[in-house]
Amino acid sequence: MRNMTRREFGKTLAAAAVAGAALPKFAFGAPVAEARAFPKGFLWGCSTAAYQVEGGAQDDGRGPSNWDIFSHTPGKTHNGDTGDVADDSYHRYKEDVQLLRSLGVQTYRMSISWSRVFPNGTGQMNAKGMDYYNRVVDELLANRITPYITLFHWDLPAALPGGWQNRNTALAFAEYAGFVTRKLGDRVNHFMTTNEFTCFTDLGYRVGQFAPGLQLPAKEANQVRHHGILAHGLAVQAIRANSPRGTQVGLAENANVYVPVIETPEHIDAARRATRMGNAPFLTALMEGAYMNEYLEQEGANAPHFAPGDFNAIGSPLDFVGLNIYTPTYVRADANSPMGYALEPAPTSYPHMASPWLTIGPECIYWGVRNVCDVWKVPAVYITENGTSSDDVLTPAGRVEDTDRVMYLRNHLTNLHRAVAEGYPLKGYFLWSLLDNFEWADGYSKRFGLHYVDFKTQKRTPKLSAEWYRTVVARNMVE
Ligand code: PNW
Repeated sequence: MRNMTRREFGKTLAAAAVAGAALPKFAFGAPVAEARAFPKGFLWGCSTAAYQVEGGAQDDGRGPSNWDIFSHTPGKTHNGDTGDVADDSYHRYKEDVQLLRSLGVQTYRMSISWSRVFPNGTGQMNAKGMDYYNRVVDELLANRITPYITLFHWDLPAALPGGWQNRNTALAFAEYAGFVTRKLGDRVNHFMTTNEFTCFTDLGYRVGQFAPGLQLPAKEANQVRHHGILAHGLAVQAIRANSPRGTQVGLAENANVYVPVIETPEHIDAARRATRMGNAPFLTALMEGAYMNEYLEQEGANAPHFAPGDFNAIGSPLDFVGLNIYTPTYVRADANSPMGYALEPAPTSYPHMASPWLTIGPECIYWGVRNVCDVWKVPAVYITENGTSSDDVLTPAGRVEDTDRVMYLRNHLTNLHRAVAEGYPLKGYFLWSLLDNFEWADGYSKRFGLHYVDFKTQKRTPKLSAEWYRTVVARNMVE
């Protein structure tokens, strides 16, 4: 037989299919029943954060946060966008709970605005602010959706002097965390302390891209990092001291995810080394109850100062680790480097989603789980965020055909299933995000939601990806 072009070959196949001709009974492509089923009891959910969705910035006695100040400073956010109104979830939370319900998810990860509860960060409590969260939690439970609460997702009370530069902020955080667990602990069983150390420390105080927009020298910026992890540790202790037995405590961390360039033992080993060193200021310090010597040596005179006893708190055992996973970093073994590995720079042609930082590498969600479990033997892992921005367009017919988001999610969940199949202790997955919202310095220019939000009318429209996710949740399986 002469060689056929690919096009001709396709035509032949199509003709055979129409005629029902000579294809084997179990043809290629026939589904293998439940090949990608997740375990019974696996939890599906969505994530949001207070400042990104609530709005109601001045309602009922809420105090200003660093993000109110930052977003109202000219030139800091895209188009001067602020979270003053955002998705107006402060008033529309019942509608948002119905969105969750129609997706069929079992869980919802949300955060609490510290300055809604303590307008000055410490001292006088604002009962009306706390009451909002009581109502949201009750509404979720009435709809059989389990709340997972993040205590700090970047909106720091502006009244706290020096922000995260001040060690006292870590103490204030623990007080606030203890207070909230006393109020919600009868109904909420899962708390996360902080979200993404690197974003609220380095991006805020070293790079200046996030609130408060500072560009401090290394020594001071490293001290900010230390106050961040100290806040986490003290809060773990405060939550445990103020909640009923059985309350699960963890955090949500965007640890750098190292993917071996080729899946061979030497590169896999390189990925593990990179996981420790590349997360040394944050997750490694929590998991090991100490800074790695290599980190302290690397920072030299700029290394953070810490008090004796800090690491008793920082190294507090956790019930789970939450991982926010979006992108990979490729790594290879390198016998010539002191740590035994080298990072692969991305070629300029490397593809990304609508946000330029969101490079595509769906195997990162597998390696993120695997590296953390292999290196530190954690008891339980959740994916606390995963998702993508997309240039969504609402058609006149009222549809959003976000096939690129579906592509991104399908590939990530397929890779996540591999981690489950290999027995890693993965308990659940929270998709970022339930609805389009205030995307920090990108304002409203980047959409991450399963629901399209018209920010003029606040109308929510489910996208194709919402329909797709509903199917995944209903089948407990990724196709
Ligand atoms: C996370 N980066 O932030 C946050 O937890 C969310 O609040 C946010 O909306 C979401 O991811 C999407 O951005 C990140 O530049 C922001 O690598 C930036 C980066 C990573 C995570």
